[in-house]
Amino acid sequence: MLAYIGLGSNLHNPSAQIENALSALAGSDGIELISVSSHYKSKPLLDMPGPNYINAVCKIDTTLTAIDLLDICQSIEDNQKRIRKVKWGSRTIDLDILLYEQQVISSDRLSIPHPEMIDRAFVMVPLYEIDKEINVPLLGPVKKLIDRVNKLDVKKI
Ligand code: PH2
Ligand code: MG
Ligand code: MG
Repeated sequence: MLAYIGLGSNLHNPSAQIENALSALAGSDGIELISVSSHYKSKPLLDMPGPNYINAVCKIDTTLTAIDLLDICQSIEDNQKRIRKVKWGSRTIDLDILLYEQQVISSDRLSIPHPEMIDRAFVMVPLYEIDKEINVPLLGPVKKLIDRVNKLDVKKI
């Protein structure tokens, strides 16, 4: 199954946190890392206090179900000492499953496509960088959706 994961960090050397999470994903059973975007810098959403973020998106091929993939992502977050306190608060690492094949999933633990992805330049710009031909279920082709975000919100580094 093809899936796309968004990675974000704004604490404790964000770029290293992202690289560490990518290595952990690549080293997980049932996950093959296919491609990774550049790193992008952006301000916290809604002018939340805290350092700037680094974000990236990766594409994987996986034999895991979406929920098993979520378990892996959360264990990587735990290993990197993510503390869940404030919604949208600063974090060492955040791994969000953006897309899982063309599935639409809406459960307590998982919403795919990621509900806010299409409004976030720090997701859509790296996603578009690695794959210009994909479709977001219910919402349409990335090629069209990319025009909704302000590309000036992110800076490629
Ligand atoms: N993630 C959030 C909240 N705000 N801002 C940026 N720039 N990048 C993020 O990844 C991010 C955010 C919650 O997941
Ligand atoms: Mg998350
Ligand atoms: Mg997130």
